[in-house]
Amino acid sequence: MTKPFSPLLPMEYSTEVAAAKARGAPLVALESTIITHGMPFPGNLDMARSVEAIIREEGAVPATIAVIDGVLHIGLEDAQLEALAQTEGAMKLSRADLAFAIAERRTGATTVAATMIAAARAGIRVFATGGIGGVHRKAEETFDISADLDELARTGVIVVSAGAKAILDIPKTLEVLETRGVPVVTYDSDIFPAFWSRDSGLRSPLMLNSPAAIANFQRMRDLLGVDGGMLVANPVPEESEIPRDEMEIYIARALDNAERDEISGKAVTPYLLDSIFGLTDGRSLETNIALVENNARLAAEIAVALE
Ligand code: PSU
Ligand code: MN
Repeated sequence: MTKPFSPLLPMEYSTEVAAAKARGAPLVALESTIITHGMPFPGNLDMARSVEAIIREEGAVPATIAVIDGVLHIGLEDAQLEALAQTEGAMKLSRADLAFAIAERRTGATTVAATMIAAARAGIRVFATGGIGGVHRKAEETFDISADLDELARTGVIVVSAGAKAILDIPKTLEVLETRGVPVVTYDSDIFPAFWSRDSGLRSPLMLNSPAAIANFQRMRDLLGVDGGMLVANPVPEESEIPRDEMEIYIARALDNAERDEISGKAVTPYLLDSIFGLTDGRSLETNIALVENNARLAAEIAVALE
C-alpha cells in the first residue's frame, strides 16, 4: 500500500458549525478580512459578533472563516473571534495564498474569494459580506482587478453584498461579471447599489423580491448544470445610507491620498476604506456595519429558503 502523499487538509469546524452540519441546519459563511483589514478594533469585533447573532436570529448558523496558525477554521469560537479582531499583521488571503497560509502555518483573514473557496469546501452555499472587490478605477493603467470576480465565476456560492464598493469602477465591474457569466441579482430594487449608497446610477442586470425567489433561481441553475457563483446585491437600508454625490467627494480625496502614498496591490482596498472612515468622521464605518448586518439577515433568509 502506498501512503497518500498529502495528509488531510487541516480544517476545523467550530462546535456550533459541527452540530449544524450534523443536523443539516442552514449555514451562512462570513469572511474575516472585513474584521482584520476592513474595520478598526473594537468596532470590528462588535460587528463580527452582531452579524453572527443576526444569522442565528433568522434560524441559520454563522460560520466565520479564517486561517489560524495554519488551520482553516469554518466557524470561530468566540475567544478566537476576539483574538483575531486584535491580531496585528494577519495576512489578507485570496485564491493565490489561502493554501500558502495553511502550509506555512500562518494566521490570515479570508477575502471574498478565499471565503468562497473555503465555504464550498465545507459544503456551505450562502455567504454574507459587505461589498465585493471589483475593477478599480484606472484599472486600464494599474491592472488592479479583484480576484473576487474570477472566484464568483468559478465557485458555486451565493454571495450577498451591498453591491460593489463605490471606490471601484462599477460599470467595468458589472461588465466583467457579465462576461464571466455571473448573475447579478439586486434584492427588491432594479438599481444596482454602491455599498454606502443605495444607487450606483446603474440598472441592475436582474432583480428579485424574495429570498424564496433567489433560492428558486439557484435551484434552476443547479438543475441546468450551470456552475459558478451568484452575486446578490442588497441595498444599504435608507436610514444608514450616505448619498452618492456626497460619497464621491470623500472617494476622490481618498484616491488622491492613495496615489500620493503610492499604495498598490492588496493594500489598496484597506487603505481606501480607512481613509474614507477618517474623512467622514466615522460615519462611513457606521454605514459599513449597518450594511453588513443587513446582508447577514438576507443571507440567512436565503440559506433557510434553500433547505
Ligand atoms: N467588504 C467590506 N469590507 C472589506 C471587504 C469587503 O465591507 O474589507 C474586503 C473583502 O474581503 C473583499 C476585499 O474580498 O475587501 C477586496 O479586496 P481586493 O480589492 O484587494 O480584492
Ligand atoms: Mn486589488
